[in-house]
Amino acid sequence: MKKFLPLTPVAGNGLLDRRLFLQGGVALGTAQLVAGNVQAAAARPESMSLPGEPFTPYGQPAQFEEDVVRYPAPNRVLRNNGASWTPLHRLEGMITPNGLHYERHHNGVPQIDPAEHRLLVHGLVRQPAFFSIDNLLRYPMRSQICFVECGGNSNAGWNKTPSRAEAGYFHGLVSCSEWTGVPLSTVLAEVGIEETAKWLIADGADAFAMNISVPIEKVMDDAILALYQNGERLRPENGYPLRLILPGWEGVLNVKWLRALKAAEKPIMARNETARYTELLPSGKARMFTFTMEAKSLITSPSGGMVLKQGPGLYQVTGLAWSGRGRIKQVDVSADGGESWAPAELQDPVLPKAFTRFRIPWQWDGSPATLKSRAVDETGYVQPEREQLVAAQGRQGFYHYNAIVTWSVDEYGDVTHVYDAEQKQSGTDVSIDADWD
Ligand SMILES: Nc1nc2c(c(=O)[nH]1)N[C@H]1C(S)=C(S)[C@@H](COP(=O)(O)O)O[C@H]1N2
Ligand SMILES: [Mo]
Repeated sequence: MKKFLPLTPVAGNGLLDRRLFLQGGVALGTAQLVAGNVQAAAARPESMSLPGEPFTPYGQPAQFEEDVVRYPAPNRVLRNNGASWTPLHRLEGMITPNGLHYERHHNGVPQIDPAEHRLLVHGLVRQPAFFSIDNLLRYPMRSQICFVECGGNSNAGWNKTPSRAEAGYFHGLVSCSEWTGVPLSTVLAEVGIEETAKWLIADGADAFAMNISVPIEKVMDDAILALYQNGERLRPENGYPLRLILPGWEGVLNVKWLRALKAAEKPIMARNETARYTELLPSGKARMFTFTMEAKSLITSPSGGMVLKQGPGLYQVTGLAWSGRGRIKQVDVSADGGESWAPAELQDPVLPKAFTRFRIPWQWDGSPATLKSRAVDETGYVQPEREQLVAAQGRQGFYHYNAIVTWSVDEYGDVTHVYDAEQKQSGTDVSIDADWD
């Protein structure tokens, strides 16, 4: 006889052993029982009476999933400048479908013919060179599953009142894909980079003329000239036909529609590394070059706007954790507002600089509860509480908000975002309180 784990709580307010679901055979009691005639219940559905739809050249999501979409927030003045959020609360697993990858454009999506596109590599190199897309496609490639996260992700967290936006429309300026392309170090070896080159200045071919500086050590370590995203060529909005991928580093450095790389001794001091994407600290000084995205986690279900429809009983708490420094080591979950914590199950594969899916069973007793998740990465970095983050950074910041997210569940099963268990002020319903500029 198989011995089942007892439903004994491992932390306050009903959190159960993370291995409970792994053993199988857990009855959640959500199925509808067959009352009366089993024959009638087994009757053929309508779909079996006629042949189905024909083949299609490119598949689309089911028509019933048409509300699983990105949430667009264009700048009020310049409609081609803005962002759109990934609906993280509607997705499962660790990979973001290409059509739902978040977007951040400073001046729209350029339409680029790959046959015309060139990458110029110049500056402190022995032999400046142009690479066509066809040239690049002939190099040995490498794939890496990693997240890309905007430095401005989750920045509604700096607001005084908690955002009421759904989890993805608040934290979804992050997505995770398998990126495939040519290691940038390969191309640099070909042009012969000079010893004196300490930075690479990357240029985008969009009307914003994005340019930004990347330290050479990162370039040599794991930078990819990406041509493919989840197996297919890049989507136009994510940089077609060529973009830079710097695993674990702030989104803005991952230059899309990449047209030039210039090796230099010093950073170029472009707008997006001086006036923007810098942190104003409580001292009044600004911090530059915050490249690495620190560890973060988020419970995606249950999360803000959801309802625990089944009433009291067994639920699965699940979410995502990621760190720009490497692998996620542990995710702890609390159901009593941080009084007690239990480790969640980390779903394989747990990859460096990638989304890690976590899960833990929870026996909800029907009384108000406060859910939190806390990520720890392999460097030992622990995701901070909001209080700690605000104390360290002040509130005048705009970027790099990675505090623990708190979801409050009331006696009706309604889930809302709060800053702490006691605080129940009315929130704002926007994802962000400042215009993109
Ligand atoms: N050329 C170019 N590259 C760019 C941008 C841009 O506006 N132009 N936006 C940057 C910012 S701020 C982010 S967060 C990421 C967003 O990548 P995505 O739209 O593929 O999610 O691209 C970066 N690369
Ligand atoms: Mo960004």
